[in-house]
Amino acid sequence: RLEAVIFDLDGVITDTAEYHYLAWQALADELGVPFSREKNERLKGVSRLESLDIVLEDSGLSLPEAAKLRLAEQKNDHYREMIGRITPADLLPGVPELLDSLRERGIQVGLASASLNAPVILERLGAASWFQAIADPAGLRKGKPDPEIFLQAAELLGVTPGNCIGVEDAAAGIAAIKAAGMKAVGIGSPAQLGDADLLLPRAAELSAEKLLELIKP
Ligand code: B16
Ligand code: MG
Repeated sequence: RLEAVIFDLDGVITDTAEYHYLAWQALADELGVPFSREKNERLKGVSRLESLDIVLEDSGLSLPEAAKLRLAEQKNDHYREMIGRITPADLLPGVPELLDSLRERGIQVGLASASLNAPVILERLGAASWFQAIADPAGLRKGKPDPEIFLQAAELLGVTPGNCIGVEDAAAGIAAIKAAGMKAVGIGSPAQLGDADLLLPRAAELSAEKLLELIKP
């Protein structure tokens, strides 16, 4: 029986990847380090500090941990300024309808985002009341593809992982969902998300009916 659906944020509920891109670009410009949209693709679903390592990989810079933490904070200052402009219009098409119909059916909803800014973003989107649990990435030992964040969301909801579906736009996220023993829905292209149990090009094509089909009672 389907008890809960656990969503990733960036790329599934809303497209914060563009803001992450602009914020990393601003930091890279300040450091005189090259950065590109191609490189930004590699940062999807990756934690802030791991992202910084990728941004700095061709810079020739080798920095002590304290300096890295300051740079990550500097990027986050740019990012917070940008997410201050988020409104409910930034929910991806079909998402409000999907969350409404899950609520009507009594299916719980959780969030498993690597972003420490996720609670603020859900508030700005006007989406917080749809979610009964938000996993806290700060307390995690390992990021995606480790299942920890999805398991934490299931635990907070009080549900069995085998009765959950995870929804993700990144390959590492699909791997995390499957390792958690959940069914995985991929939003994106088969080239990256071929391991998903159900693959859809856009969140708008997802429905409660399709999700219920994945876990038969
Ligand atoms: P923050 P998700 C991820 O969100 C983003 O995809 C990734 O680009 C970002 O670096 C990460 O959150 C951490 O975000 O700097 O706000 O803590 O896809 O897991 O919802
Ligand atoms: Mg994502």
